[in-house]
Amino acid sequence: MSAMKQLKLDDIKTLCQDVLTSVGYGPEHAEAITDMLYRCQLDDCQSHGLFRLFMCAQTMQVGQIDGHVLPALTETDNAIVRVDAKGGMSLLAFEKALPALIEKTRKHGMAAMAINNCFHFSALWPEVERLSNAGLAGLAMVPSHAWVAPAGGTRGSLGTNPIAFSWPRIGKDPFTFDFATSGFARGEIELYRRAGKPLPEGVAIDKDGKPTTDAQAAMDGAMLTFGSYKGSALSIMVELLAGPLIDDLTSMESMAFANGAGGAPYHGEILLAFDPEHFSNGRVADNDARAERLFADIVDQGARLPSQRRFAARARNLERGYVEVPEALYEDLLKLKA
Ligand code: NDP
Ligand code: PYC
Repeated sequence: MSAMKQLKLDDIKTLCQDVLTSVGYGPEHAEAITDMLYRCQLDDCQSHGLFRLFMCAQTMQVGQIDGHVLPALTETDNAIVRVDAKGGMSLLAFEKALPALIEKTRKHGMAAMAINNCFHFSALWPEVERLSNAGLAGLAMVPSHAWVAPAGGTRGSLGTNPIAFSWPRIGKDPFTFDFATSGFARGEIELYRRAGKPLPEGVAIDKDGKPTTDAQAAMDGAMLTFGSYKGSALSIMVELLAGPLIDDLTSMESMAFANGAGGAPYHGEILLAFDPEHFSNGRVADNDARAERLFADIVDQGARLPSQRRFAARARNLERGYVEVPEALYEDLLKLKA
């Protein structure tokens, strides 16, 4: 068990701001990235919390990202919100386009946001939860890099391709899930490699196509999707909806764009939002109660809802005023500051 450091909540933000500005992100990007990393670390999401500062720094070092560019929103008269990140990180583009997505969803019943030309490193649940906090159901998807073999295949064609969904619950935390369509997220494999721990069986193959539990061999070979051909098909769906549909790159194209350089993948993102007021035939409260009966039946049998761990971690960390991060990780993060 590695030694843990207690980091005060305000110090998470200061650390992020200091690292991000010292490596070259402008104030607007640093703020949007800090907000995402803070939310993830507060909820003990280790693979996409402070750990991702390394990817943010590396993305800047590689030299393809613009740390200062401001995203541009395109005015449309339909239910699609288009925002061009113009080669910056995705998060500021999301912030800029979110009010329009909420407004269009309330007007039309459903709407979509397409983010184009962005570098992307982050978890998706904070974004779909922003929608459910506004009373909407939300769905988000992104490709990444072609690290993942399709079911039956031997080499990476697909990204780790997360899908996140959030459902608003009246007077309660939303029902949210967010996971990669690969058995493990790439960030999780990197954490196993850092810790020198073997992966579980069934997560990856080596470069010769043989099953491996070695994290480095997995990174040199290919990861596998969850659920065999089912996860593989969902992953292909993510490629299509968040790639060619919105005129942006697939994971294979994103990997070719990077041309071996590290850092965050470059591609697009799609978010869909649904307004229960439009779909529920005037029975929002009744239908909310029916959804609650489903949740109750799940929890009553001893199962847990996705995000319950996260909400419990958030409540605990807010109450005690600090998070715990591995001491070694913290020391390495300090080195990122100039
Ligand atoms: P996990 O496999 O850890 O699964 C996470 C989801 O499943 C959470 O909603 C979690 O809830 C829920 N969950 C976990 N265990 C249970 C259980 N026993 N019962 C019910 N629900 C459960 O996630 P991944 O490692 O696949 O992904 C981690 C993050 O990586 C995601 O946020 C994803 O967006 C991000 N990612 C980002 C990519 C990108 O390109 N930007 C690419 C790939 C991943 P809880 O949190 O409460 O445990
Ligand atoms: O964990 O798979 C991942 C990932 C890819 C890009 C950002 N996170």
